[in-house]
This record gives sequence, structure tokens and C-alpha cells, in this order.
Amino acid sequence: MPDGLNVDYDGLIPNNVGLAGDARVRKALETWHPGYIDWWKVRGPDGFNDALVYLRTAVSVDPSGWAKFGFVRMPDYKWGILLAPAVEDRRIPFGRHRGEPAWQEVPGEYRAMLRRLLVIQGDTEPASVEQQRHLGATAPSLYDLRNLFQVNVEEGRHLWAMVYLLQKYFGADGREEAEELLRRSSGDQDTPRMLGAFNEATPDWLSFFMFTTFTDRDGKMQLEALAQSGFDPLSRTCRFMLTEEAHHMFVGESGVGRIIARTCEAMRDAGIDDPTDIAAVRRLGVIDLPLIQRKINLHFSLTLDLFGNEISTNAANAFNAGLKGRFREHTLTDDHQLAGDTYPVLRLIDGAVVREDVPALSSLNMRLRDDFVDDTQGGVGRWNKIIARHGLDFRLALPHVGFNRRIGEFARAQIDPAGHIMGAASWQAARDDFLPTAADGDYLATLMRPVREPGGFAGWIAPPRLGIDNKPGDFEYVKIHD
Ligand code: BYC
Ligand code: FE
Ligand code: FE
Repeated sequence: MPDGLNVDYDGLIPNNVGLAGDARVRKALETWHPGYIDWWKVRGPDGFNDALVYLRTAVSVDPSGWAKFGFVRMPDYKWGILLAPAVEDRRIPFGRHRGEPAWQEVPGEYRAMLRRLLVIQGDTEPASVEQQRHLGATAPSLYDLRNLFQVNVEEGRHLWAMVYLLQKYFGADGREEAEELLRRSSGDQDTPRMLGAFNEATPDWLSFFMFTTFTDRDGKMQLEALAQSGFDPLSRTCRFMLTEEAHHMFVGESGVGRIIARTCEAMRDAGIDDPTDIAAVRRLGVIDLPLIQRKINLHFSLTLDLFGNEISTNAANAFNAGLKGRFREHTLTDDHQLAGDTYPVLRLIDGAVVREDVPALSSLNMRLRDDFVDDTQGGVGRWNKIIARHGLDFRLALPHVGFNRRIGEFARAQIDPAGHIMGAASWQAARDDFLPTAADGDYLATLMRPVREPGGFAGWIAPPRLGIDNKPGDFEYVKIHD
């Protein structure tokens, strides 16, 4: 195998970046490590530090064979520093330095901008673990419990990825930022996480699956944009992170799909064909489709806020600098500098939603958000196919991008999921049709009862078609009492 593909497991911190020969960075990481483990034990998965979990660990960054499965206690998981293989003679793919050799060190003039991007990216990773820490208590099966923990340990590793870049390339500032990443905490009054959606609660498993469908997909889009970076270590880090992200979105999309399948099946067996007959559907102990729609409305709108303002000079500066590109920049065929170009942006002007051409450089957040919406549509289509297959007359849909927004053009407006602008009072009056209600939360709470016998599943979710790592249906993915 070519150099740098295999992971060195000899030291405390598995890596393919030659840590054994880099005493300064190794020491910084080893100094940070105990604080990380404390953080994991106190703010990571609640009550499962001693459980044996069937997890995959990276042993190589070669896409054809990087994962090894085995039982581990999560605090002993081999979090490591893994970069995708270097591309020979890589060039900066966009911006004002386009065509120059990719940077192996941080260009002094872009130090502050790059540090901010790394810190924001790094902040989201532990935040999601904190948001999900109570879910182990109510997992609908050992299969789902294992998937939750797989996502959690990989988000932990993504934190390591950003901490490595901060400590290696930003000296004392980087070490301080790495400490702060363990200090801020999701939902905290005084020291919250940096971005809105990462301070929201994830109270139930439907929320978890929605979060991994929508919010982890923001992760994918942002990582795709950063994978284009002219700062080569960031590009290589993000390329490897993306291979892990695919599983997170699989967990989300298939989780929601299994909930939908179970609901449709239970309705069919009971002879109920009206999906809006909530009382009848809930008597079956399954999750009604209108509630699933309200959760989509919530998680989609929270996630759109993560793309920032539609029109942003930060985004233009990061692109010009060659630090953050567009989604799959390398497949685009323009000049990759965009100086005279425009892009259509949805705006709220004189009380109406209109599309307006704006300089392309200023509208990069909008463009990435559009790519996100496209990418999301496929999953909703697959959910609708499950409903159609059961012969039910109901369609799930993404709400309008202006619905329920707190950042950007639509933050000031009240827009319904269909895209109609409303008065504040009528929006409030209709709110419970749009977003999950307290009663929805109470109902879901009654369903959230753990199922822990191997092969068992809660009554509101269908089993998966295939096990993880081709394991049989009754495989004991998590050994809780060992
Ligand atoms: N909440 O010029 P603007 C993931 C702030 S998810 C709070 O529009 P920009 C994951 C903004 O910071 C991917 N504040 O901003 C998923 C700025 O403040 P300052 C995470 C917000 O920079 C699941 C001001 O408003 N990675 O990996 O163009 C599980 C002006 O804004 C928000 C990244 O996001 C908000 N939602 O765009 C685990 C990539 N939005 O600096 C993990 C790195 C904006 O003026 N981040 N503001 O005080 C970025 O590229 C950009 O910072 C953003 C914002 C896209 C986030
Ligand atoms: Fe992540
Ligand atoms: Fe993720």
C-alpha cells in the first residue's frame, strides 16, 4: 500500500500524519487527550461508558478497506488523526490564487480567517454528541443503539481532526482554541455552542433521525466546500471525514424510512386509510405521518440557518482567499474566480419573495444552500415511495426555504411551509400545524422505551433490511452488562 494510507497504532494517538516524528504536536495532543476523555465521560453518551459496542475503526484511509469492526468500550475507542492521501502537485482550485501550488502551511494573511473556519467546524462536532447524549436510554433496538454510538464516536473523531489542525498550524492560539472546544457546551446559558441548531435539544429518536438526515447533511456540504481548500491539510482532512459522513446520513434517512414503513404497515393491518386520523393512528402506537412532516419542517428550517446569510462578504472573502470553495468545485466549468458573474438569490423585497441576480461571490452561501436542498430532495422522494408502496394517499415535502428562519433574508418574515407570507398573528395561530407541538412531544415520549433484547425492535419502527457488517438480525450489537 502506498505511504500514508495505513494508520500507525503504536502510540497513544493512531494517525497517518507521522506523529511519532513530530514531538511538538504529539505532546500538544497528548496534553489535550485527558480533557477530551473527561469530556466524553461527562458529556458524551450517558450511562454507556462500560458497555461493549460493535464499532468500526479506521485502520487505513484507503477507500476500499478502511474499516475494522470489533467490540470496544467507547472511552477506549481509537480516535485518530486521519488524512486522505496527498494528491501529487495539487493546485489551489479557485479564488485569486487559482493555479498556484496548494499551501502546506497557513498563509499569514489568511490566518485569522482559516482559524475561524476550523473553530466553527470543530465546534459542531462535540455539540452533536452532547445533544444526543440522552438517547441511549430510549433506543428502539441494539442495532439503533450501536448506530447512534458509531455516529457519536466519529463526531468525536471529527473534533480530533480540527484540533489537530489547530494545534499543528496555530501554535499557542490553536492550543487555546482546542481547550475552548471542550469548554463550550450545547444549550448552555453562558457558554453555548457557536451555531444555532447545535444548541437545540434532540429529545427523541425521530429528532435524532431527522438531525442526521438534515443537519449531518449540512456537515457534508460544508465539508465538501472545505475539501476544495487551497490549504492542503484541511482538504485532506475533510476528504477523509466525508467517507464517515455518508454513514451518518444513511442512519438518518433509513431511520425515518423505517418509521414511515412501520406506520404504514400498522395502518394497513388495522384497516385505517386516512393518515390524518391522528387519534386512530396513535392508538396503534406508531408515529403519524403529519407529525413526521412537522419534524421535517423543524429540522430542515433549523439546518438552513447553518448556511449563514444568503449574501455574505465572509463567504466571498473565504472563496477569494482560496480557503472555502463551492460544492464539488472541481466539477464546475466556469473560471473558478467569479469576478463578473451573478447568481440568483431568493430575497424578501417589499413584502414579496423574489429572485434577484446578485454578484456570484457574495452569494456563495445561497449557492451551497441550493445544493443542499437538491441533495435533500432525493431522500424525501424515497420516503414518499415507501408511503406510495403501501397505497396511502399522503406526501411528505420540504417546507419553503423562507419558513421558520432566524438567519438571513427571511428571518424578519412569517412564511408558512407552502411559502405564503403571513401576518405574525395568523402565523402564530397556525404554528401548531407547522411545527411539532408540546402534545407531539408528550406522545413521542410515551413511545420512547428502550428495547434491549437482541433482534427486538420497538413497535414504532421497522427492522432494517440488513444488519451492520452483514451481521444476522439477532446480533448483540451492544453488550450492556459486561
Ligand atoms: N448561528 O456572513 P455570514 C457539521 C453568524 S455542520 C449563529 O452570513 P458566514 C455537523 C456568523 O458566524 C457544518 N450565528 O456568515 C453536522 C457571522 O458572525 P460573526 C459546520 C450564525 O461566515 C452534524 C455572522 O452571523 N461547518 O459539521 O458567511 C453533526 C454573519 O454571517 C449563523 C461549517 O459551518 C448561525 N446559524 O456563514 C456534527 C463550516 N449563521 O463572525 C457536525 C464553517 C451565521 O460576524 N463555517 N452566523 O460574529 C462557515 O463556513 C461559516 O461560518 C458559516 C456562516 C456558513 C457557518
Ligand atoms: Fe462530523
Ligand atoms: Fe456527521
